[in-house]
Order: sequence, then structure tokens, then C-alpha cells
Amino acid sequence: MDTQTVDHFRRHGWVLTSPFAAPVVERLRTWVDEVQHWPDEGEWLHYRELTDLGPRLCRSENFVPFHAPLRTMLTSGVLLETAGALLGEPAVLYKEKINYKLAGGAGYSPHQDAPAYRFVDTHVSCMIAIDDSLRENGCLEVVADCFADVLPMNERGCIADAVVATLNWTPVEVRAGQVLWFHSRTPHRSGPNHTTRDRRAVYPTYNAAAEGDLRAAYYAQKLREFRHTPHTTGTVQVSLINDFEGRPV
Ligand SMILES: O=C(O)CCC(=O)C(=O)O
Repeated sequence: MDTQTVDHFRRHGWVLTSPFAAPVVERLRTWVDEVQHWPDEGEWLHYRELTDLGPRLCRSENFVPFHAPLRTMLTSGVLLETAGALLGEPAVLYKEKINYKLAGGAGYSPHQDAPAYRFVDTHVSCMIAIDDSLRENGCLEVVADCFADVLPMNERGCIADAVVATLNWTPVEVRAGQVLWFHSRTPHRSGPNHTTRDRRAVYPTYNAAAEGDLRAAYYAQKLREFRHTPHTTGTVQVSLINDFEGRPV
């Protein structure tokens, strides 16, 4: 991993990389298509939102046990190496999701991921763009130089409005195959997909291997909390904070 990439991440809390050649991106797109078409019955998790075009898949999670090529890609090679370089020590996969943001799909309120991630304080995640992620289809916006602390939150677990207004938000367009890395305390948000084309992205999250392989415990805990916490915000619950703005089906 080149030192410029690591320095940018350490200074700003995010960095954009381009590790994949076109044929790899094509394969990745095929694998995401496969998961997208899996049935609801299974140990993986599919979530749906209501769009103006009807109910649409908005997220899949917990798919690496059931998809060998995606498992290999997310748990070895350049992604695992980069996660380790950014954390400064060997990394292990903490969780994984695909956000589909299909045409008409909703965005995400300003938030940090750390409050939703149990057991350890520090994680790095990346957004692997499957389709170009642009301003008009809801690319991520990040706040640079702001990952020291968990910020004050509202009742949804998102960043309090008064704080959001003081932050400097930068849209980061990510072309298909590029990878946007960010710290779990880097504030981020995204708008809806106003276009007629889908904006899919895979998001693996890593923690320091020295803190343990927590992936199975994370999903067990998430399902436990989903079962026991009443959900009252009127949006689809996809996370342990209520950052997703999608309407329930
Ligand atoms: O995919 C997006 O637009 C935003 C994703 C995000 O912030 C999240 O899933 O926590």
C-alpha cells in the first residue's frame, strides 16, 4: 500500500483508491447481480424499501458465508491488505453489505457508523462502487478531518442537526470499480437516487484482527437488537442506528 494513500486516510479520515481492473469490476458486478436475485428465504438478510416505482431491494447483508467469490474478494487480497494498512495492523472482516440504491431509492441521513458497530471502537469501511456513484444518483458526502470523536446524536442515532450545519460536507463521486475508504467515525450522508439507473455498492467493514473475529457475533447481536427494540421512526430499519431514509413497504 503506498504511503500517500495511508497518509491521506490518517490525516482526513477517508481516501479514494482504484485497485480493480475492468475485468475484475465485471466479475464483481456479476456476483452482486447473483446476490441481488437470491430469494428472501435464507440466512442472508435482504431489506426492501418503497419507492415511487414500487417496492425495491435496498440492502443485502451477511452474504459472504454463501458466496465463495465475494468471500474471497472481501477477506483476502487488496481489500484486506488496504484495511490493515489503514488500521496500522492486520485486519479482519467485521461485516459486509450491499446497498443497492436502485432507481428511485432513498438516501442516508448524516451519521457516523461507529455508534451502530458493536464490541470495538474503531473500524474502517469502504464503498466499492459497482455502478458509477455520482451526485445525481446519491454519491456519498463525507466530512474530512473529523474522526476523533463520536458527535452528538439525535433520537435516530444520526448526527444532531445543529452539528450537521457546522460541518463541511464534500461529495465524493466514485466511478465503478473505485473504492472509497472511510473511518467509522468519519461523518457521511447521501442523497436519493433521482435517476433511472441503479447505484449499487458493496461495503465491507474491517476491525483490527487483534480485537477478534467478531463477524458472527455482530450479526447475532444485530438480529437480537432488531427483535427486541421497537422501531418507531417510520423508515426502513437496516442498521442499529436509523440512518436510512427509505419508506417501509
Ligand atoms: O450507500 C449510501 O448511499 C450510504 C451508505 C451509508 O452511509 C451506510 O450504509 O451507512
